[in-house]
Amino acid sequence: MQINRSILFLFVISLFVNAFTNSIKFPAGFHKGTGISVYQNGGHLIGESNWSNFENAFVYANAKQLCGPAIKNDEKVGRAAGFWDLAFDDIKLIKELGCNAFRFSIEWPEVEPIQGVFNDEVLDFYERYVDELIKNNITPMITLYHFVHPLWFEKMGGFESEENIALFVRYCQKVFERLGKKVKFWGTINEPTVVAACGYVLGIHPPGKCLRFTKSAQVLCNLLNAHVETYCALKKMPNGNQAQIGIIHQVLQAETFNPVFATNWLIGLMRKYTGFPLAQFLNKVFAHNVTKKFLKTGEFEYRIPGLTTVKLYNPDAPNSYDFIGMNFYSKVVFGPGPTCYPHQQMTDMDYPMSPETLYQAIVDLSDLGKPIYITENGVADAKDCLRENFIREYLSSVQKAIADGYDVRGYYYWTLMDNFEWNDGFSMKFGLYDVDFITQKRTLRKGAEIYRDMV
Ligand code: GCO
Repeated sequence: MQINRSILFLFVISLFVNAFTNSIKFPAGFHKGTGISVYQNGGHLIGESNWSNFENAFVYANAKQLCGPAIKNDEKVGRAAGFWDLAFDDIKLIKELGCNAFRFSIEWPEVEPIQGVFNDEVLDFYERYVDELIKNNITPMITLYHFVHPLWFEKMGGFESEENIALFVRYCQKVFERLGKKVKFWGTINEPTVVAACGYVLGIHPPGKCLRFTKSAQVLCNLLNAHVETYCALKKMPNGNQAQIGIIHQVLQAETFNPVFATNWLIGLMRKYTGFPLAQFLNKVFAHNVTKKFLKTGEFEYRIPGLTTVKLYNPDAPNSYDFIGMNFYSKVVFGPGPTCYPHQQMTDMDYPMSPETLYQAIVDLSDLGKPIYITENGVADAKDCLRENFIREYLSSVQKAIADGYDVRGYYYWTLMDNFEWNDGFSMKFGLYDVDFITQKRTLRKGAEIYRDMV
């Protein structure tokens, strides 16, 4: 009885301590991280790319206009948040947060600006950067492909062509040859489904093609195979066995507004019917199930009835990842347009805060049987009125998943500082640090302090 009482007492005390100190228990070795992609933070140096080229394009389907500049307000990435000049100073910002892990991309167009000619200065820069992170007790996680490839590769057809995969693998081998002895965690391709859907169906990423379902399916298939081939090639190299190599998959799902939750069920009913095809359509083109099945069984089958069927079997796929990197933001709710339920709050990205779906996404991916790292999760919130709650609630979902026995080994808040949000330009403020793009001053947001306190 006495023991039970003391246990109860300790439990209640720990609840209070947790509530008042924003503390959260992570398992030993857990990656408490944040991340960036170098193009979004620093634009391009010498290497022209699919994205630098796209900045000057005029595309059919911009999110807000039917036909207009590829990027909102016609913005150009320029030097963005000045990564190439300020990267080393910015390590202090990661330290100040108390993070022990940092995810960043290697930019292929800078490493291989001309086909077959590798730039040693850029590789030196990255090597010194990795050394500096490690010196500061920050574990680096490298993304080998974060949406950007050289313009010469784009002109050869990019990932539309299966023969081009070998060129990607060769670039990855070059980078691994240099950094494999120092870096343990590697993500091959960031969000293959987003590359295929945004570039070939929605037309909002390069090459800006719309409703090209078969192309989109082929690109997704080639990206997934490129991942498998890269994994196999790197594993055979010196240090390959010690490396943890994974793919980074965005669990993006959409649902139709459910009128049961509506304050006015009639409006809800109307939304249900007008919104129905959009949610279904997005789930098809963002191909979460297709990707998961490929990773689990090696079978790729992308089918949109009456429009396209692309099939392939790659027996190496189920053994091609040591971990799964999961990017997770929200579950998009569709009425006639993006909407949310009365109990939810909309973020600046036109999708709601939805921490409980992060838990569901962890459960969903856990049947791949591999450790999960949440490689991206964050909120676009220019007014900084959601961030604190976002971080608290999403991290509680992660904690609950861990307590329920799911193998989550890391969490990387997206993103360290404000950056260039692809077709949304500089309008979306995901950063823990606010950036003044004229003076390059960084300021920790009030709503981000909780992350520092928690990690
Ligand atoms: C993506 C990327 C990031 C984005 C982030 C916020 O999903 O597009 O991996 O580069 O900036 O997801 O939208």
